[in-house]
Amino acid sequence: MAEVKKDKGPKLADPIESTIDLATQEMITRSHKLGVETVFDRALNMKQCNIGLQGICCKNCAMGPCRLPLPKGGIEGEDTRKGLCGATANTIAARNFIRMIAGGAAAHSDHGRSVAEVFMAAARKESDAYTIKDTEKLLAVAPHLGVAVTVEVDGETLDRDIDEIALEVGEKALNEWGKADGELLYLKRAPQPLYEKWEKYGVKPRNIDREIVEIMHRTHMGVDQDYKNLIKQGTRACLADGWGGSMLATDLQDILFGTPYPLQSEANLGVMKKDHVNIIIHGHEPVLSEVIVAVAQSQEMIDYAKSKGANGIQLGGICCTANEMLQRHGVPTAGNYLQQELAIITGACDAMVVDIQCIFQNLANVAKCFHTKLITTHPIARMEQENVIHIEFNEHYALEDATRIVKMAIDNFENRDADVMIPQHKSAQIAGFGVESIKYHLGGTFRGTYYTLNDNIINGRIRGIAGVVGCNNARTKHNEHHITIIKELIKNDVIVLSTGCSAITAAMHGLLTPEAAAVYCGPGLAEICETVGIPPVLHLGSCVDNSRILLAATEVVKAGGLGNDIADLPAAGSAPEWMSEKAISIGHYFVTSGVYTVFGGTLPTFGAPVFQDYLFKEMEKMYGGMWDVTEDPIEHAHKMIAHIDKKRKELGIDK
Ligand code: CUV
Repeated sequence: MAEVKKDKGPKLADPIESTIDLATQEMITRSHKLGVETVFDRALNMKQCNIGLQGICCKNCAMGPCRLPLPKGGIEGEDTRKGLCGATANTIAARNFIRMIAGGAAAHSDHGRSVAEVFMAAARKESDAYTIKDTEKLLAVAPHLGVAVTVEVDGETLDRDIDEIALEVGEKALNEWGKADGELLYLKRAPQPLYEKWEKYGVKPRNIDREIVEIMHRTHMGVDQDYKNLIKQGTRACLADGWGGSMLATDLQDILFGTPYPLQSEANLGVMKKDHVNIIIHGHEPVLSEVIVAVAQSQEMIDYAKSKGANGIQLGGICCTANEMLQRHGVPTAGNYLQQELAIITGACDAMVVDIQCIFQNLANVAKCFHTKLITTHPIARMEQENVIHIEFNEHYALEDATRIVKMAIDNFENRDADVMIPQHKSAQIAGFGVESIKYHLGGTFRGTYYTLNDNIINGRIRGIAGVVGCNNARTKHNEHHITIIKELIKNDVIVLSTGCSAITAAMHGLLTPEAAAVYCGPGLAEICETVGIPPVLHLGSCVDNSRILLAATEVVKAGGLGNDIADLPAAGSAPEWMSEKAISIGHYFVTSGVYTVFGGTLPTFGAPVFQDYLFKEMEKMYGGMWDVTEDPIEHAHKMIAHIDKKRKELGIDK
């Protein structure tokens, strides 16, 4: 990225080279004026380690780190590179790769576990703040966990008591993390041929925690030294994420807080209001944000804010907490991953409340320059800086904790400096999609009427389905690849399902509106979007909600006409600006669920060509899906479209 010319000191990021978003450009300029450093500047001054980037630095023991750079001009003949113990580049890259899967699967699954624990508290009626809200979803989920929804009494079939079902669902769900035998119950939700592939290759997860622990064991010095066997364990663990921890998180959150249905909201920093108390919630777990939303909307708190001179309370979200609050309550999205520091730099953020994952430690340094209270809330996610306030959130005292946090923000309103600058950029968005609502909007089923997804894929109005998900990365121009790829896909009649920061990005740039169809879509997709009134990009929620994409794909398969397995669908996955370990876990569970998946930027496999080939080519023979990577966003979209066309041809619907 280009820099702003300056005489001495660290380089400063050029706003226009750093992002395609106007609000972000304005805030980067302001950060320089105020002398506050952000991630955009740090990305210029911190050089990346090329060997680590390629996945071939082994630091799993103290004889190393052993670095195995690729010789200039590539490898001719035998690859003789090895670490002190003899570990090859393939072993090292595979170990590093599956450790990333372990990190990602652990993050999603531990989040799921927290939700399951809160679910149990609600089922046991131990909490004022949480109840079983969506009983319809409870009844839909129960059979997948082996929980009966009816009982036989004297030869008569009766509905079972809801509280009883909830308790048993909670117990069965929690058991998935550590049960002693069997396999994950949700695996059976997949199309039968996919389940059989997992069985054939011996990758069915036994329980969620075990697969993650086993990665740490196998990658310890001197254990598993066969890249194929290593990635096999990576597959087990990522499936335990996608079809386990993440899917349970989504289901239990829906039952506790409500299944999302389409609603209208706004996105970008412009959602903050100068005359309101602004509370920004950032992180991932809706367990906290749900209660904050309820408290902040209470008349008592609104009156309290007014008594302090504000006109009300404005909530805004960042990262996946934003998606959770948006999907269920229409709370506007303040920004995506790379905008977290910028929300504080407006000078109008009275409190930033964070829970887990994707939170910059530098928020504390930025907050120090403003009046913003930075509040950590989770016992496993604290910050060392002294200005950070820790209010530990506990499901049994959730209302008290949330009230304390909201009050603290209100009390801080009067400490604001006069120098406030909220960028006046925001876009309207329709969000809140899920398997249930996609089906509803497209004719109540996936097949059989003029509007349904399957029929329109078969007749070619919709060319295929793309899942475009994942983070921002300060090594890529902010938002540019997400938007370029999504626009290219919808221009070619590919409908996009999106989650995470990618969905936030699409919202910021106006792609989550039905009106976007006429402007950006090819004629077939435009016709469908206009007829049924949906955006060409459907926001399916947070990163754990990628499980919704797995289930949507499964429903499409089961509806018929497009093959027997996810791998048969004209579909592809994408993470244009990925950065987190979670993205690697998601990418790998997409691949091993049969989806061709393209990542933007780089992958930590470049330094081990044999291992990389295994991921990029051999995987397809086993699961029908495979990895790919490219730096060019247009090529990225066309790789996906080419795969979609290949699948259409195989299905005989390419006319
Ligand atoms: Ni969980 S993981 S930056 S917030 S999508 Fe956003 Fe999504 Fe990546 Fe993090």
